[in-house]
Amino acid sequence: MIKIAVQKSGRLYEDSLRLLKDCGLYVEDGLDTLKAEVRNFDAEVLFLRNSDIPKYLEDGVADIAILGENVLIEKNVDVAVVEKLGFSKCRLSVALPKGAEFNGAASLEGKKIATSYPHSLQQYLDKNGVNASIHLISGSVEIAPNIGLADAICDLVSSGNTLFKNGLEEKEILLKSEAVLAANYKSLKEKGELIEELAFRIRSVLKARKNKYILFNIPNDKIEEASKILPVLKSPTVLPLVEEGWSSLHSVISDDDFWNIMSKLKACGAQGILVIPIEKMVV
Ligand code: PRT
Repeated sequence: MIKIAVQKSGRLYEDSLRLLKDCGLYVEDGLDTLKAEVRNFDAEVLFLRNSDIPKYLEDGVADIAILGENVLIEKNVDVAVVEKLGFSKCRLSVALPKGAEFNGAASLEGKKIATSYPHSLQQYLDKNGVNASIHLISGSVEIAPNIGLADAICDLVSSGNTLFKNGLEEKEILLKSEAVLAANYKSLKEKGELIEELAFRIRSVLKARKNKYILFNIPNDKIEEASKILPVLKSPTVLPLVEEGWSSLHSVISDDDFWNIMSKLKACGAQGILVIPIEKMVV
């Protein structure tokens, strides 16, 4: 049996449970419980605080976990990142009051910096040979310069709205983060098969989310041209239409290339283009 740690409540909670569900794991809701059975997979889910998960993972209380990569780096734990999961993307950045001069890390010399990420910030300061005093606060870091608690902050940013509302400007990105699947090294050795089965399912779900299934009608003399436009898995499926001289072409395209491919297909004579989400993709 594997123990999977996920955040109990917060930004990662919903996406983590949705991912497990899309992988076919039926987990009871974790809001009122700390532990839940998975009915159809040899696993148990532990609902924990995101910031506590790195230690539980390193100690083997959990075998694997879904958590923000930034907390793994901050807690400096020795665990394996098995897969990047593509959600909860953010960056850890240094921000200063609007208009304050910043010419790189040296501008922070002698300054007071408020943060909830002292280890990551200290590493950045050390790397740049800067002496600054770190003021550790656990929340609402962005308010610190406004109330005279600090000259600068180091905090997570996603849209940048919180910085903007507090009159701060992002000056330097220390690290980029997203949710990851991480594993305890010993568990990887001893429960590798189960962990690999889950990782395989996760990869299939993530791949499916990044791709779309498309089908469209095309004159037969344009099939070759249209096929070249499609970065397909192997080659597109071609099915004859009842109408003489026409076929239906089926393929899979990446979300990133979607609009680019769409306009090329239209220019090539494609008609009745249908785009369908893919649930799982095993290649
Ligand atoms: O209590 P627990 O330990 O479980 O959770 P947590 O303290 O880690 O807090 P939570 O749920 O807020 O964040 C969980 C994880 O989500 C973080 O560790 C990151 O990996 C990820 N994440 C992604 C973020 C953000 N985006 C984010 N924007 N975590 C926090 N923020 C905060 C940030 O601190 C700042 O206050 O949102 C504000 C900025 O947002 P924008 O959009 O205004 O830039």
